[in-house]
Amino acid sequence: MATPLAQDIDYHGFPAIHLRSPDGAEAIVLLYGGHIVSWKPAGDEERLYLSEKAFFEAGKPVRGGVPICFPQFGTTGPLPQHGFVRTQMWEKVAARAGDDFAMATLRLKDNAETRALWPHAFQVELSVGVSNARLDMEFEVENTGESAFEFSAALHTYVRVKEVEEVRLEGLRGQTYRNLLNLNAKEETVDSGIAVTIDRELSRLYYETENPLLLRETDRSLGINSDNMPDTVVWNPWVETCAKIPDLPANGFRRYLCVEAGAIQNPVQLQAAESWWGRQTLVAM
Ligand code: TA6
Repeated sequence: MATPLAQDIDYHGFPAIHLRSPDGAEAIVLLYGGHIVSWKPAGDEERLYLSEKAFFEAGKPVRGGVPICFPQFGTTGPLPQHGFVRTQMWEKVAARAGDDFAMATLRLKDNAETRALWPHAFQVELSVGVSNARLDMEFEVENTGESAFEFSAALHTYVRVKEVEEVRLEGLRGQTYRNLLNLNAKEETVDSGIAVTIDRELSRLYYETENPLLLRETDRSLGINSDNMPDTVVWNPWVETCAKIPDLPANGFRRYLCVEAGAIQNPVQLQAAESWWGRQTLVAM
């Protein structure tokens, strides 16, 4: 048995929580951005990608792990790319290790900076749980104001892979997607491939995807489930775009595939006092 942990630590200069369940599953979550930067299933290696050139600087998002996109995905609106909660300092609400799990909940409330960008009262929470081969992530949004607002959201998960060219993402056959590499193109394509493979830059928004997705590598797999996050974004920048991203090493694109669970295509409408949640679960195999 491993020593269970739910411990406050410093991670590259940011406050963070180190979780370890008695079976040895571990995760590290930064208060900055409510950002998971590491996940090791019990008895396994790291399964999230974190760039060795990631910035750990206030105001800049961290490259890798699980950035949270809210209240905007990408550049679909007037806000900074993927919204602003990934560059805010969250607070710890709870962290504990139980008999067969360890979990933490982090919270961010609207403040002067967020209201300057987006004039709404809100509270968001991220709950992270590790147990054996699983990572559970739940993102919750509450409208704490007096009028309705609309948002899109995603858990922008960077799945670590050994070699992206050898990966097969199964479960998207027959699903409709929009190509995000050409934001002006509105046309939709039905995926007829048995699996998504990566041998060029790819950025797709699949709608209403089904569970589970299976990310197969030559000697291991990852099951990916989402709940109340109907869309899936699949992104890899490949050689040229990777070279333009300052916080990725030259071959960084080979080490990950983003498989993101989101509510993007149809933004969520939230009335005053209402709340919403979405989940993504990863299961290492
Ligand atoms: O989810 C895919 C995407 O929107 C890509 O287009 C790419 O820009 C990526 O996210 C990363 O965005 P970031 O702002 O973190 O560089």
